[in-house]
Amino acid sequence: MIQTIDLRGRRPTPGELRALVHRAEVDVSAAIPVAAELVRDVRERGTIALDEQADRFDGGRAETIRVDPAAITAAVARLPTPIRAALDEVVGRERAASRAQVPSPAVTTVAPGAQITQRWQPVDRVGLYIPGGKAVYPSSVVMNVVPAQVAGVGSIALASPPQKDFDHGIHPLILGAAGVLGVDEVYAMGGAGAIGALAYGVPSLALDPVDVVAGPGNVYVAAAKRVVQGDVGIDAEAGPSEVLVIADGAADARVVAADLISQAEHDESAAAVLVTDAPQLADAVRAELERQVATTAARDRVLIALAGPQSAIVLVDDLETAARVSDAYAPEHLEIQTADPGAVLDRISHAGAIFVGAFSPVSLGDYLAGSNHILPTGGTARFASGISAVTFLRPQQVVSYDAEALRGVAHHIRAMSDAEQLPAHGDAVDARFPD
Ligand code: HSO
Ligand code: ZN
Repeated sequence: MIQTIDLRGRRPTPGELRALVHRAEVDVSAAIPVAAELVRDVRERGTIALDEQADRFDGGRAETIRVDPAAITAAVARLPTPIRAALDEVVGRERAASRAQVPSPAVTTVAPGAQITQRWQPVDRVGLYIPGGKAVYPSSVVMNVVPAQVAGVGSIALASPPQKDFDHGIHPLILGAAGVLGVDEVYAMGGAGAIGALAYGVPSLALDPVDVVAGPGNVYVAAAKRVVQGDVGIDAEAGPSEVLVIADGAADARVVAADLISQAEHDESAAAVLVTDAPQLADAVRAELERQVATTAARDRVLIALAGPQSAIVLVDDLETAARVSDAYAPEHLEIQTADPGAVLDRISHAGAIFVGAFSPVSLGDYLAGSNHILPTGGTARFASGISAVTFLRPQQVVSYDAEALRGVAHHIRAMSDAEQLPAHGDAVDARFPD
């Protein structure tokens, strides 16, 4: 059911490695014209456009787009006890780990009396998107909101599509999670139009424009984020879920197969990849996949995901090559299940998040580890990272020179400003030293 790619006895080039495992085709560029039109419509016609789009894409409009804060409080009260307990636990861990992401200001004295301070400023207001549709992810509310709060963002608006099954309101678990986090500005709106509403504001809803739009969504949401980018900041694009497991003969095939299935469960185009130097483990995992898929709840979806060109078992000669395969792929999630996982970790550079050892499964990270689960997919982990406090911060330099420090470099500034034929630059410095 899952393809095997045998690299044994071969030394693949970096180019070959990058093309090794296909990725699911998600053509964000192709969705841009449609998304741009939906964004424009919301910008021009506000709630009328949002209501029409909800009828078209969500199967009906919300009674009121801005959720009554009393409904959020009520959703918190109705959260099932085990969910409330899990949310409280993850929020605490997420806050602690996110705090470590906020860099401290750094002062560099470049010469006597001459200081450059690097400080990190939060943006004023963010718009966070929580997808609806097939899956309901209250966990994603935590992963979006906590880093923004920890970064010091003062104003947070949350958007999520109206759900047919819940009287065209937001899913109660999503509302409840928002309430637990103290977010009281929530809008029942989805898709590209919602991204436009957050980016440009909707006066009739008293929805003010935000500075950063973040959060996962479908291809139209991703396209809309590209459309509004430039006017606002955005986070990385989140595509179908991916897991790559590096395992050796010491790994437990039952556990490896369970982890592959856990991410394949998200979507038909989710990717599950095993890279191993142990052919007997590959055989055992294949057998375990057959056995476990038969009884898993999302059997049909998992089967399609595992049989797709985006999933594979890759056989390699050694773990060094396994690490090269993984780095070339740059998975959203990397699991290392080997006898000496630290040695493999040292060889890894590109991954959204890394799970070390048999007792750090991806599903721990999805719900409770304290790490973030909104991560770069599609190989973008080569240059992007997941949502973190830094997503909502900007590094800013503060320059502070005293008179002697400036006097000491005045002649250099004069030389440069004359060379660039911008003598007023040099004059501005000289004006401080009339003597
Ligand atoms: N694995 C997903 C996140 C998630 N899993 C939410 C369960 N709920 C990100 O790729
Ligand atoms: Zn997941």
